[in-house]
Amino acid sequence: MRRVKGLAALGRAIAGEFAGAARTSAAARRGLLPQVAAATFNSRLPSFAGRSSDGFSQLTLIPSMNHGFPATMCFSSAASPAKEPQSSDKFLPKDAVLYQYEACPFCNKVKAFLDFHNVPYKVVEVNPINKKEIKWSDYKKVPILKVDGENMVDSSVIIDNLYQKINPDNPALDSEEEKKWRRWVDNHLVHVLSPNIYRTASEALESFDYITSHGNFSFSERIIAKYGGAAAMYFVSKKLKKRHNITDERAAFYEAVETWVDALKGRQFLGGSSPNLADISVFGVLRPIRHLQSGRDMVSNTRIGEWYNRMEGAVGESSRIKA
Ligand SMILES: N[C@@H](CCC(=O)N[C@@H](CS)C(=O)NCC(=O)O)C(=O)O
Repeated sequence: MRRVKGLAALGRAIAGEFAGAARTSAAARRGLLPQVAAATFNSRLPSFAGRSSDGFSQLTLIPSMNHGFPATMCFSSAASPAKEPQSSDKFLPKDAVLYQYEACPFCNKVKAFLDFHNVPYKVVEVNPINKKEIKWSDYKKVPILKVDGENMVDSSVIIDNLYQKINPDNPALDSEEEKKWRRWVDNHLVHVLSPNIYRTASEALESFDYITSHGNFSFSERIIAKYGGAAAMYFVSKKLKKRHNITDERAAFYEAVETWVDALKGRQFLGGSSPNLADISVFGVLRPIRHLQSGRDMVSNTRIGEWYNRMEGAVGESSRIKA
């Protein structure tokens, strides 16, 4: 156990190192950028924070195993190259800044929403160890979105707020069905993803290989980080399986994905002919892992491919702009 904790500390360092390198990496330009970040749980949201759908909080690579989601599990695809600002039809903030971990599924939900609505945003990559980029904030998780001076926290609250800004004449939010599946993403889907990313030694290595080749490491740091981080997360993923009563992580993953496809009931999207907030949430958390082994397996072994491709088309290119 002591050895695992040592590796965890190493992983924590890794997380901090690579977090800042994401924006400029070649991987980001190619459209795939898995990253690691780290989180522990158990802390409460400050009252400032607004509602939280899950109670996750605080960084560490080895999470306390009571509840929550380790950001270490976060993998991200920085979807596409930065593009010129494009206006959303009804909402064009002068300045939107997303404080994030590139790999965080909650951050990726928000990005999928912004991309879908062509809302231009800048990204500030937060160092998960010292979080110096969000020192100014009482809320210590990501995502935090600053829109023209207004701070928004918690991915679902952010999306609700943005939705209202984009649809000022139709503030009625999601249908019961949409709400149900948005909750399912936060309460179930993200927890199934985590043990899959580090399921086997080779998958853990695949993940960390990618992370470390695009982070800001010296040669020796990279080697240590790659093997140490992969080993640590391999062990953590086994604990997460137990915590969430998962016996076969791939089977659980496929089952979740099939459950989602069933929910579509033959519709193009849950929202019908265009994606609703549940479609965007599911897509947002899946996008980071799509090109890892687990994502490739997902497409080969479930019926999600057609919906996923439709979503890629609908969400389109990233509306992220250079900071
Ligand atoms: N309910 C929040 C959860 C956010 C969350 O747990 N974010 C993780 C990163 S994936 C985090 O910031 N953890 C705290 C930390 O890293 O210290 C949301 O939906 O935004």
